[in-house]
Amino acid sequence: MKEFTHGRRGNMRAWSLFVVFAFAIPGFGQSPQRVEVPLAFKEFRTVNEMIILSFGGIVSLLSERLPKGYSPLPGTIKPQFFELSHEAGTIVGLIALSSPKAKAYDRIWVDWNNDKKFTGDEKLMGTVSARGKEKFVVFGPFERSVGDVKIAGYLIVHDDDHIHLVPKGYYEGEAKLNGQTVKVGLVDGNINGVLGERMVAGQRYFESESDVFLVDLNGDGTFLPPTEEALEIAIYSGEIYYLTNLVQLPDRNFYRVKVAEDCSRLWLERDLSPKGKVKAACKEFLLGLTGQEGAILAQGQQNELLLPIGSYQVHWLTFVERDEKGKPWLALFTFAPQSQKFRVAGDKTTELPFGPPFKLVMDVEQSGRSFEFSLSLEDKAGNSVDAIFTPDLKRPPEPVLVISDAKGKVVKTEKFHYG
Ligand SMILES: [Ca+2]
Ligand SMILES: [Ca+2]
Ligand SMILES: [Ca+2]
Repeated sequence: MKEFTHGRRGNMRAWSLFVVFAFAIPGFGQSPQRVEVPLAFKEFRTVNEMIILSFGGIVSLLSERLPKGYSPLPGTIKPQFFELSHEAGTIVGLIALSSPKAKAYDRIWVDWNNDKKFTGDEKLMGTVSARGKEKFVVFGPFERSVGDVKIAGYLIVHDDDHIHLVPKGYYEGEAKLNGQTVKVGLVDGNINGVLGERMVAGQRYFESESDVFLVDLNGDGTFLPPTEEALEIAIYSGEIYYLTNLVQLPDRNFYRVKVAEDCSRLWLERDLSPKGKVKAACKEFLLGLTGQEGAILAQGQQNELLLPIGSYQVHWLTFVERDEKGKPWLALFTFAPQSQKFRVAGDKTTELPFGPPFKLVMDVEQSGRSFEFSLSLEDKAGNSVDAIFTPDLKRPPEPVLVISDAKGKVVKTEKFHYG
């Protein structure tokens, strides 16, 4: 970066600038308003890291239908095709079984040179890896070019259903915020060699062409959730999300992220726009919002949160209640496609219209001699709670329905099932 390669003369100028600034801002370049974070590249070590930290990367469904302009590749067993939309062009490929007895799609051909033919030098062999009932076949790491863009990464077939293109690793660094060290990271999620691309306003909420921002909000030293179950709901930890215009760090402040062209460092610039107070019926909560600055994730503590003034739409939120051991229980609400709205003003506190107390609502439907019982959980405003997770991020035990007669004798016990 030009601004950091001053010559002798430049240094003199910078020094005189420092003297002037020293009265206004403590430190130089490293003020509370602007924090510099050196970055180091780390290669992904596990399939979980590859898929979760890159937020899926670029994804294509698999299809038996031959892409336009291509002819079948003789000798391939049960071929399926994919078309990954990369900004340098569509990446077309085919997967197949290595033998009729193979348990997974373990061969891949990618038409890297875009000549509408699959050739021997475009073939890769995969390694099968399982996570519970899920199956992943990992191809790579490879280094190839798409147009002018160099791609170093992996292709991962998931459950014979879809394929991910993910980069080879991610960038990580430590931000010093008022004496607190916070681990942050970035992933070139759209795999175009440019780091720090933000989610553009107007993009669909759960679909983005941007890069991924990582922040260790809970300070446990990792961005990944602690259990396999939790991987499913990784987004609700707030630690892995597309890079938005404003990101919130554990000091509760919002920052803009700028990244050096050579990916050697990033800068966090504190957002100083006026804020207003939001109050919730729950001590800890996380909101997935869109506001004037586009998508934003915001975490509240001690029942409150300071947000830039303006109007917001809520797409999802989680409430956290701690049990007597201090372990967090999670309640998840999603408001799709109909999002909820609220306004944040500078002069008054906004009360969020969600949250505890929760109540169980049971519906009974009778048809002939049979009854159907259904149970749902609603919050104080009648919003339905989508899911509750235990501190291990598992579902709580299924509730039991006990039917007793007038004398109190149990006639029947039946478990409710999720779904
Ligand atoms: Ca080719
Ligand atoms: Ca990028
Ligand atoms: Ca963490």
